[in-house]
Amino acid sequence: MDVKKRSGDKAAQEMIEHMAEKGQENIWDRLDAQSPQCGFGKSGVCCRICTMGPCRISKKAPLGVCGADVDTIVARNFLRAVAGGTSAHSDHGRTVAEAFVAAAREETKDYKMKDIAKLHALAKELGVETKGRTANEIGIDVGEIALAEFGKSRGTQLMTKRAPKPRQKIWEKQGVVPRAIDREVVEAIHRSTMGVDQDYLSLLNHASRTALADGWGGSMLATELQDILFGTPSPGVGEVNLGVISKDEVNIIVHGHDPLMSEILAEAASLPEMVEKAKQAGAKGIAVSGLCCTANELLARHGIPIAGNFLCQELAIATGAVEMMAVDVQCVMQGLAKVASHYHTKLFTTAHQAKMTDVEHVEIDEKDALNIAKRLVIAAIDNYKNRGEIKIPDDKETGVMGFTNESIKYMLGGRFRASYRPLNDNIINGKIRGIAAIVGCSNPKVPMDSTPLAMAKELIKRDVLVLTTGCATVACGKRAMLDSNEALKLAGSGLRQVCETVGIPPILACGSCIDNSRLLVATAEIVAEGGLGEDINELPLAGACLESITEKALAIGQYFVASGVKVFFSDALFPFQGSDNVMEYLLGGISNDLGGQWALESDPVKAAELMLEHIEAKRVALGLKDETERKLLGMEERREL
Ligand code: BF8
Ligand code: SF4
Repeated sequence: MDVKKRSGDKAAQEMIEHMAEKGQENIWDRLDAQSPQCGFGKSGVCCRICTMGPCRISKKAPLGVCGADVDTIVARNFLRAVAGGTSAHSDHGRTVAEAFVAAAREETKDYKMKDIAKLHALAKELGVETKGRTANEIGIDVGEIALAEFGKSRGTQLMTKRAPKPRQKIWEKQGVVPRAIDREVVEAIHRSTMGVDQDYLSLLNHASRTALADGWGGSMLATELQDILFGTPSPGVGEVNLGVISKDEVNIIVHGHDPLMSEILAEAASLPEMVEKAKQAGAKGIAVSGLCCTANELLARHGIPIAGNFLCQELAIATGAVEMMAVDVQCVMQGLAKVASHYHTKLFTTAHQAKMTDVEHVEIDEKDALNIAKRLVIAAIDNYKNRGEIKIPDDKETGVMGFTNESIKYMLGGRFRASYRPLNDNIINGKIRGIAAIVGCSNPKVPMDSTPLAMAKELIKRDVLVLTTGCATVACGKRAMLDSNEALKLAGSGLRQVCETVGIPPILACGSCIDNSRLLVATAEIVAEGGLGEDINELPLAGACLESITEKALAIGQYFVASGVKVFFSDALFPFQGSDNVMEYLLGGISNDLGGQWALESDPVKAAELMLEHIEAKRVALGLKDETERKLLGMEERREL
């Protein structure tokens, strides 16, 4: 085993070696056991949606039993993946909407709306009367409208109205304005079942519609309602990496995606009676930390530390110091149960959609959430005495996280004139070349965290402002790239100058994967601010996710593409390359229809270069000319590079 191939991060390396010494299996071992993986699956040419199959397309057998050709099969697989991702984000959003309504109706004491200003803003946008009404009265109406977005029988997604007008026109022309979220997902599954939609372009067009129902629907609603319910994040400092696990406190780790669980557990763990109980059990207190996207949410709102991203989940338990891990939905490895069985760690599933064999299920029912959370915290405290030998890496870094549209505009323009104007101006004058979104996962096929880090460094060096979400954010955090001072050392002089003037870091950590919807809103607002074209596809902007794992990443990629953005994925992790026609459309033809497109590149530095090339081409198309000052600095900088 070459541990460096598994991770470049010291803390992870230490834990991977520790697990190997103990003979405990983890995700990398299972990947080895699965290798070599099936070539048909890797290229997307196998179909098993009916019992005349499974069919695998090859030169010898170019058609499935039903006559489906490779284009149809690959396009169906792509559409189903996008539908899977859309379902995940949107079912999360619906759960939040239900809790939101319950809070507004006062059916639960445990959740209360926190950001009333944002409630009013959303109410106004949705046409809900606010005058002379209480927050809860407004909240009921807003929540019910949001809830209806998932299954309404008529009309299209309300949030799509946030997109620039020309974008909305393009969607209308292309027939992809999303209707009810459930409907788009159901139609995606229907279209892609045996004997229905058998035109790859038609299938791919529906993938756009489905994905837009995610980005401008389910994910955006989830973000809005979470902000109102739990508070809109504001930038704050937090710690990241396995070293946040405490040596002498009761460690509770929350893992998954839905803040309904993590928020209430964090609240329960902070109650003085719980801390006292932990002390009586011989611990110094209770340390809550997070994994994956729910960790991004908790740090952004409360400064609660992040133990790691996707690939760290088993490693965290292997420290032997985790008294309890509570998981909800998405990106939770079934392998956790086995690792936990080697230690004293109590694992609980908490969401009604997600159980694990032989793992205790304690559902966080919103009506009695705090009491249930307290029971879980007590289980953790009671388990402290069972702790055996521990091994916690020292490594952790601090970083600033929790950027939102609201906070970026505030930092750029101040409280009374919060706006994107200074950003637009500095893009126009060339100090900032453009914007890159680096999002998504950490995949065991790639050394952990290597791609977002390399891309982010390369891009800020070349004066591109980077926005990150999801596991890519945590990757940057682990290597101090969310620490303003450290990151600014690497930033190009133009970007550095702007960041220093307005007081923002060059890499803005914008939250979890559903928070990619914040990036959509940002693009719309940057367009509205003026000077950078009329539509999102005109912006000097590119997106990337080179370590994609989940169907969610594909849904996100597709909604960015359908919103007009060029999105880079790794060619090694894009399992649809078995159809030349599908790839030709996704990598090119789609831009004629929607203005955005996919691009494949597995090398992060090359990907960064290609992103920059795209950004520069957009600048040229906008007729942006660099100011003299910028030109001089650019020369020096290039020599330095
Ligand atoms: O939704 S980045 S591995 S944790 S899928 Fe999963 Fe990917 Fe991480 Fe969050 Ni997003
Ligand atoms: Fe084979 Fe067609 Fe059935 Fe797919 S739908 S498994 S290609 S027969």
